[in-house]
This record gives sequence, structure tokens and C-alpha cells, in this order.
Amino acid sequence: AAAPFTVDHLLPDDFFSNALRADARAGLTSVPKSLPPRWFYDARGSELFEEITRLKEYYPTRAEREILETRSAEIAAATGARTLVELGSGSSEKTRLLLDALAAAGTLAGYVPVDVSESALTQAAARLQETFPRLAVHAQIADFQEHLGLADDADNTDDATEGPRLLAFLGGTIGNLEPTERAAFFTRVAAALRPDDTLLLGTDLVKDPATLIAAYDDAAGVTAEFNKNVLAVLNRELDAAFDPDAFSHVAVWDAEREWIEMRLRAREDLTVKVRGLDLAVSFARGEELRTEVSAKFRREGIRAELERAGLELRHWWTDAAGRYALSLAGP
Ligand code: AVJ
Repeated sequence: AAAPFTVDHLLPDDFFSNALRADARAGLTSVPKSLPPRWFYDARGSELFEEITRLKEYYPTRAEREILETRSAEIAAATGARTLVELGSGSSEKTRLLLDALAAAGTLAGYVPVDVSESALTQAAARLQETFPRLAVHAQIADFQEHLGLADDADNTDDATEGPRLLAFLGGTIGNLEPTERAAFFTRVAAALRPDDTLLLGTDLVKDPATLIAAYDDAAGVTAEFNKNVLAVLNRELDAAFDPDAFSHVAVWDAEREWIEMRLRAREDLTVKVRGLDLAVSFARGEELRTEVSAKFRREGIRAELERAGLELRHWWTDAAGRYALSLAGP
């Protein structure tokens, strides 16, 4: 019999419009102005992000792939995972390396990709099932801030949720969370993991500011376009009137908090109508709208954050150049 392929919708139908409206109203009326980075990723934004991952300045994706290429067998052996649960799986490109290793180790039975983007998720999962025809795939359309794909519901008793489970959160997306949000996230992970489950976490590392800033302000201007794309999202979804050319792309390194901030800086005084919110937003010349925090980490910091949530750091792997790390942690 063919392996099962199911898709569970855990987001209410009005999730996106409600969340965007709430985020935009709160962020555009606060001081300083800000928007959460999740709104970058409409179809165009996802395409631009894929382009970013191929830029010579943007090393995290390649560094993470290098670690997975060299360490997947070790990860498979250390976890013994039967189920791979992946948060923010997106195009699932690097997932194959983990699935290959778990299949070679003979433990792999199920894959649970969790992502807010249904099209990306179901396409990628369907392609994976072609390579792994006996893999049970149980996709979840969900927001990782609310669902971890680890629910212990009565109707989740099939192969796909069989332990040990490996919860993978790759790409450095944890860096989009501020410290208190990270603490809440790790606490929820710790509560959901069973004793033999593990967490595989990808984190970009602190390094010289010039390298970091270049990764978020590339010479070809792709990151600038990605940043400004959030204005196109507001224009389309909230009937707003942002002129992307009226803003410049800014990437700054906050040495104290050890994170990169992306911002959009108004080139002149302007007032922008957001008709869908019945709101007029004024910017003074030079005023900035913060669009992303991308935190960078150190081994000791990650170890301490995990420990505070009751998780133990068991392995720490970096690329040869020491730019990026994968952590394996467990209860
Ligand atoms: C997908 C959140 C990991 O923070 O590096 C890339 C997004 N922003 N260039 C990151 C991003 C600007 C990326 N993450």
C-alpha cells in the first residue's frame, strides 16, 4: 500500500488577514515603528529569499548545508529518530540530507513538515515522497509560534508520530525571535518533547560586523528588495499606499544585543494612507521602520537558554569556518 500523505489545516481561514491587520496596526502606530518579519514571505518574498540564499554575501544557508552534509549520519545515530518533524520546512531542500541519513540508519518512518505556506509545503512534501515512497507524510499548515507538530492527540497514533522524534528548526529562523520569545519557545519545546525526542536547532553565530552586515546588505540589492517587499504586501493586503522608492534599506549590527536589525528609512517627510486599517501613518525624514531582528549566537548562550528551559545541549556542530552551528538538545 502507498504510504499515507495527509495535510492538516491548523490555521483558521482568517488567520492571515487578522494577524496581518493586528501586526500592522500595532507596529505602525508604535514608537519606534516595527513590523514582524513573517510578512516578508508572500510568493514574491519567498522567491527573493531563495535568491538571497544564493548570494555570495549570504553564507548561513551554505554553512548549514555543509554541516548537514558532514554530520547527518552522526545526527541520525545520535537521535535514532523514526519521525522527523520540521518547523518552517519551506522548500524542504536541506531536509533530504536528514531523511537520507535516517533512512540509511534504518529508523525513518514518518515526516511531519510544519509551515504556514500551504503551496510550498505540499509541493515539497509530495516531491519528497517520490524519493521516499514508504515515508508517511503528515503535513501541518500551522504557525510554529503556536503549533510544534508534536501534538499527542488520540487521532495521531499512526507511524508518522512514532518516537523517537527529531524536531528540526533550521535556517536560523530562531534568530527572528527576541530573547523572551525564545525562552517561551524553548519552554514549549521542552514541554512537548518526550524523553527520547530531540531538538535540532540551526543558529547563525556572532562574527565580525562587516561580514554580518554584508550578509544583510548585499551589493546586488536583493536584500533591499526583499526588505521593501513587505511594503508591497501592505499595499496589496491592506490597501496601503507605500511608495517603496521613498524608503531606503538599512542593516545595522547591534553589538550589545548581538543581532542584526533590518529597517526601512523614510527618505523624506511623508504620510501614508493604509485604507484597510482606516489609518494614516506619518514618517519624519530619516525615521525608521524596523522590519526584522536576526539574532546571532554563541555556544555558551545557546547552552544557557536551553538549560533554562530544561533542555540539555548534547552536540554542537559548526561549519569548518565556524560561522554557523547546529545544536542537538534533549530533555
Ligand atoms: C530566514 C530568518 C533565517 O534572518 O537571515 C535573510 C531572513 N533576512 N536576509 C535571516 C533574512 C534578510 C533569514 N531567516
